[in-house]
Amino acid sequence: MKKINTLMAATVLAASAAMPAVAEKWDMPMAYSASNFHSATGAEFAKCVTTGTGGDIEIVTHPSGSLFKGADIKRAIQTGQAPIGERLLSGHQNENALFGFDSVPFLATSFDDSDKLWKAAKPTMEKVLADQNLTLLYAVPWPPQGLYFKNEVGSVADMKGIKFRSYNNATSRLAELTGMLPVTIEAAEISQAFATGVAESMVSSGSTGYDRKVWESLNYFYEVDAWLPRNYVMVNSDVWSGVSESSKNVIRGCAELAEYAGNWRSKEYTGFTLQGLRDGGMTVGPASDQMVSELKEIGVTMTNEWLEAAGDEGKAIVEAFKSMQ
Ligand code: PCA
Repeated sequence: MKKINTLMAATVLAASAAMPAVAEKWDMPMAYSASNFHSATGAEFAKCVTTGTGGDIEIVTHPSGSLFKGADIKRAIQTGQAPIGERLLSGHQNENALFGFDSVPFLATSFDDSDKLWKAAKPTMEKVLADQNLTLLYAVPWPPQGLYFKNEVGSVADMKGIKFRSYNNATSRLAELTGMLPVTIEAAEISQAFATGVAESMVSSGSTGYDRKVWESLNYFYEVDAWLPRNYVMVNSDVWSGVSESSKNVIRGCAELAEYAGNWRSKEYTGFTLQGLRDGGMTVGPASDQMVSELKEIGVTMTNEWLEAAGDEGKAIVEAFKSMQ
């Protein structure tokens, strides 16, 4: 009898091992519009995973903050309301200053430097995210950040009292230090904010201005190249540990491809979207020497404030980055 039981158990085990994995559908919230290059990269990543796992894991993207608003995406994934998603990394600077490493003004102002800064920061970011039940899959920078205004601006004094749309702590602080009035608004909602006068300026990439057709309300874009913030894709760590080794390999491969393609797109979109702003009727060009030097002074203040807030780990990121120069 005992022998028969053992035999039966072995047969059941063998049968279950041969059974295909149950197909899973992963909803992937994203904060930016479907036409944005990060969203396009995410959609290709999703397709790559769905195809590569033979449909065992089907990823369905939800751009424009349609499933969860940008500010709620990380929490939704941490708590398992969604298994995977994309968010602006520096959007979490209010939780931990370390998340703001890529929004320190004038620390890394080119794609090459942004890449080095990411290499310097990635192990720390992976650790901070892992402590929050999140596994990092890939990250892609936005194009360099410049300043948008309704009217011509030649100096920091000209900015006083202007209503400024911010997207993280660093951008709010920049507004305070330039005498502007910050109001935090998700990219998905800025067209309306500018049209109704809730905001009349912002710091962002040409890409976001182009996506949101801001020429309908704003007239000037100054190429300041202040920093290149990053979006990242995260997966809930409990979900991740339940994924088979072969599907993990597929997902890692797709993530690497997405990071490469996203970087390439970001670079291509820099010139393309600035031209798009011009075609929309905006004046696009470098900021005046006076404005640049005044912003750099503010950058020194913000760098010191960030180093103070981010402690030893923050300092180590900056030192590792500088040693790559
Ligand atoms: N676009 C995003 C973040 C940085 C950028 O270029 C935004 O404006 O919200």
